[in-house]
Amino acid sequence: MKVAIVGTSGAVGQEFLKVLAERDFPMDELLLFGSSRSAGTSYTFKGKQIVVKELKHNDDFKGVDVAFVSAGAGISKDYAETITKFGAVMIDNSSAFRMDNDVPLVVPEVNAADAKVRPRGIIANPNCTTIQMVVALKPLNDISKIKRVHVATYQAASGAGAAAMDELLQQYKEALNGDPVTVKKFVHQLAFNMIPQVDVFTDNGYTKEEMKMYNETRKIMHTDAEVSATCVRVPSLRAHSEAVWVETEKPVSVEEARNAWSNADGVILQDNPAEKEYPMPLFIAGKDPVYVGRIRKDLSNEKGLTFWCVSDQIKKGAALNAVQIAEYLIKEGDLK
Ligand code: 2RA
Repeated sequence: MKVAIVGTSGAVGQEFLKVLAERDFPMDELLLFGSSRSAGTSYTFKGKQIVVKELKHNDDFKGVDVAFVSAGAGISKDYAETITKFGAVMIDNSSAFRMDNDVPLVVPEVNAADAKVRPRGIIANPNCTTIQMVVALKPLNDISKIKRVHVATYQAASGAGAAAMDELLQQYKEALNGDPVTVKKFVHQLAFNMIPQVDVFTDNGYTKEEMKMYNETRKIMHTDAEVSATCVRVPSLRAHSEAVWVETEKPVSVEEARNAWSNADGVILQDNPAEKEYPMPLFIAGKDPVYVGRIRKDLSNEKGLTFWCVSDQIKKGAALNAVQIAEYLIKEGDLK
């Protein structure tokens, strides 16, 4: 098994190195690719130094079985043919192909089998906010079909990349020192603030991030459920949180929901309000599952249920989900 990472120096690229080592992903060789800027840098993987090669339109992907790609939509579009032309499966973290009909969009806990049909050799990894939400929604949808979802997100700086995390720390220092605050990666100062804009606005008044939650949820869950999202950047460092209101066809009780989540793949129930126990991003950064808590009936809707979920956006929201897709293909004998 020959594995490649494209976009090694980014936050998600670095997480790929960690997740592949942590899960002892079966492989004989790991190739690292990056821009001309990061080419030549070396990273340690399982005690071995690997030098980053510059991504070029050549035959470097000959013999590669799976390529984990996280270098932005432009690079994914530009290099998809180069990466897949010798048969490598490209698992793409960008938004480039997510809504294409001939590219499956996969969260293994929800629609793993979709990964088997990939006419272009590309499998798309969904946006992080969608991934954690659909992992939490799936067990409810199995009890009674979800008709409607309202969600408000609380997205950490990590969603905007490694440099954005550094900028948030810098902003806190500058603000506390009374210095002018550096604003480059966010649209406003994030330290001591919240920004109700993640990505750019579309014509209907929703942001691209919010429309991803609408479109991707429907594609992954094979549903016509309506989804309305408000996505907010908050000044936490890592792990996204979401407040979710769900309307199902038939009422689902809190007990049924708890039971379903207790037995669901990839979910940890953390819901003991009497002991002040519920998921919080500070403590969930670096963890694999989606944590669910604050479960209660929606007072405004007898078919409604409300909950809170938190998950590490770089891990389950990106690198881990992609690696789990590859693990599923291996298990199914569909990848070497
Ligand atoms: C964000 N969801 O948090 C995005 C990253 N894909 O900015």
